[in-house]
Amino acid sequence: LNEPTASRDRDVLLVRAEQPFNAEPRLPQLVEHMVTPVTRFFKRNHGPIPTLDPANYTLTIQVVDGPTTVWRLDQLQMQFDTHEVMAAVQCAGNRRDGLNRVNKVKGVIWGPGTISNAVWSGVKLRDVLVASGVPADPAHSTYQQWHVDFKAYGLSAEDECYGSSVFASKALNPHEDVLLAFKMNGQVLPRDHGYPCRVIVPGVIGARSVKWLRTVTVQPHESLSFYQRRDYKVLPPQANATNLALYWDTISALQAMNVQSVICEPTEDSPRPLDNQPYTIKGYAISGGGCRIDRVDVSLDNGKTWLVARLFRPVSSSAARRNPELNDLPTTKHWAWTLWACQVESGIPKNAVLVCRAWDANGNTQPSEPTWNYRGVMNNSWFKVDIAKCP
Ligand code: MTE
Ligand code: MO
Repeated sequence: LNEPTASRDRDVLLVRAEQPFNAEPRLPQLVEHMVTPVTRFFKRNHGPIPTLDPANYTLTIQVVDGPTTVWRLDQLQMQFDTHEVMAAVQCAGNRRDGLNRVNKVKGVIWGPGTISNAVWSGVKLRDVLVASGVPADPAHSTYQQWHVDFKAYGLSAEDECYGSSVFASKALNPHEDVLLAFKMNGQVLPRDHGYPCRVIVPGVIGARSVKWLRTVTVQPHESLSFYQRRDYKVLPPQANATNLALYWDTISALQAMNVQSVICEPTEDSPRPLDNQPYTIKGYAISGGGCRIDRVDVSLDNGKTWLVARLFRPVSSSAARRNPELNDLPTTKHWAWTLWACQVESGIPKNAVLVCRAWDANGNTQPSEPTWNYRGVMNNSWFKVDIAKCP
């Protein structure tokens, strides 16, 4: 196997595909820490892990109708201010298994563990783009209508290389905290997660946070990559393997995440909680675009009545990590996940069906039932644990 940590991971992660290597942590371990240890962080790959030599690494930045600049790693690290952001990365295919139970979907059949939360450090992509010739005037059309395209080193299964793009308005806004990250949880970025340099685009689906970054192009159109144009779209339910091309041009490439929450403890694979003992139900929640999680409701009776969970909402944006008082302002971005806990003093009844649903600051919540889509993305329907199924 050419994947660096594949063999060690087998004990810690549930391996969903060997080549390319795709693996996710078990739910109870996932929410043991606010900041996911690197060893438990999910791994999502569309190709083999490249081996890049930091001494020879270069990042090329191209501005259409403008200059091209080639940066060495040490230049990127030395010439720009360092910033730290706590941000969750969630794959749009998280909980694909739930849609696959409705009807067969196309993609790696992920459980609910393709989300993890880390402290990323690096430089703001905005600073590097401005130093590479992006017009400094925010009234320039670049800022409203253009896109920032990312291409990776290495091969990928469905295209020449992995690639994606985000809106220039996101990448160029310093408050959006889009980073060129060199470190994860204070350690040099592991090979599996993009060594020596990856993009972190907080608040949007993981697919846009391109690992092993090779080129960044500021251009008037979206990325032409398979992963932008063909994949990571919520196709309508009538789309299938034979007709899906009909929908590629009219359905948007996903950016911001939707509102999501999952119960991580108990699970249907772990021993049934004793019905007369106090028990703490635990899980994670997140929304898109840095929108705050305002509330997580937990039901013991399949959604008839609801309890309110206690929230653990960390300081995550670069501004708030410098000045934590900013974390409570409604303008502040919440890039990290919110962990939650719900203490049930009377114990969990034998035949309980647990449900959770999160509400974000925009008043959005999760649908009670999934709507099937062929690529199996963005499943945020009510997450349920049927206690009767526990061993
Ligand atoms: N970048 C490259 N170069 N190749 C990839 O396959 N996968 C993307 C993104 N960046 C990918 C990539 C997807 S779909 C996700 S969800 C995240 O990386 C996963 O990041 P992780 O493996 O660090 O958890
Ligand atoms: Mo993904």
